[in-house]
Amino acid sequence: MSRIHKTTPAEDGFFMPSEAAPQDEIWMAWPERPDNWRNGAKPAQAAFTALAAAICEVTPVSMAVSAAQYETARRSLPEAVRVVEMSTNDAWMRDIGPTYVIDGKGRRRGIQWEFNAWGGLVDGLYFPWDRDDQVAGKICEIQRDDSYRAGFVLEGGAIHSDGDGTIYTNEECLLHPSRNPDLSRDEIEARLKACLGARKVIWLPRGLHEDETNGHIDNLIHVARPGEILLSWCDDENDPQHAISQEALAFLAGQTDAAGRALTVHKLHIPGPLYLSAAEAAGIDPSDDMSREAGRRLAASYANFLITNGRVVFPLLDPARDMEAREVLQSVFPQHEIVGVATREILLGGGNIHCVTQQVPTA
Ligand code: KQY
Repeated sequence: MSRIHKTTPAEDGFFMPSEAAPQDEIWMAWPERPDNWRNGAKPAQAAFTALAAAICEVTPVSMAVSAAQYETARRSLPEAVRVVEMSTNDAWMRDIGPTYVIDGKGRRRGIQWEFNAWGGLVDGLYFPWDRDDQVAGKICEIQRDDSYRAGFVLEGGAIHSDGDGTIYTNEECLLHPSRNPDLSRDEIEARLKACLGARKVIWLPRGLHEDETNGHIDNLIHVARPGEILLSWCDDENDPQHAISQEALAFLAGQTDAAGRALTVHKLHIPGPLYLSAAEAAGIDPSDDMSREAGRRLAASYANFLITNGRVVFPLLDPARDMEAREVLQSVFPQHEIVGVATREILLGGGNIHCVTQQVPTA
């Protein structure tokens, strides 16, 4: 059995590596619930399959699947994908999987955050969430990795690491009363540093417009490398995203990272704006807590991509903007292969490629 340590990762010399560091595995979970994925989740399953296929060419993929969907998933997914029966409440592996830390000397451990479906009984997106909350521990067991229990609520999509001592997050999400109402900002920051082996936490103000996770950072920015950030951008002054992006740019311009670097910001224009169509809305079962009415603005962003072993896998969302996004990504990652995957069906569920993947870094 893998061991749960009572110390903190920082005390033990562990830190969260950059997403660009070598990876042994990408974990995903198979979409199924009909109140989030339209038409019995069939279109979403096709998108997850295409995504897994794009990733498994460079990094092994494991897919957590319910017993009921095991046969379907096994038949749909490429043979190279490992299909593992595991109960979940939905399919957001970034948020329910372990966040991994390494010590740079050949050891790797997972962090099990507490998960409350992005807001628990205050403004969470579904109930129950108990199966999701168990996923990080189960993955650490399967990977035979030791772990830590963080003891506070956090989702993997609420943090980015530059691998060099800096964590990026935002106030809208981590200070939201639905996460850790008894912890102050300073206490949360101290816990982030202790869990992620970081020296500095950069708190942006807000997340992407209409993001139902209370504004996860992984939908607004991505960290290309220490000191270099990709920021979701919007030129249209009449779009609410414009003010959010301007605010973030001005904020980042005044920051230095843990190593004292000024930050270079690359603008990545958002797709659309994109909206949920009437036909799409009609295919989604009613939910008490997730708003899926026709005409709703989708929280669409190209920053929600995955860096995996020399490849950047990014969402194709809008023919008018996809090529521009690819060019920006190629200029920021000149040594990486840029691969697009059509992910509107993942976007309809409230997130994108980064949200549905979680990396296991090489120890
Ligand atoms: O942004 C993420 N990391 C997850 C999105 C969850 C949406 C739930 N409907």
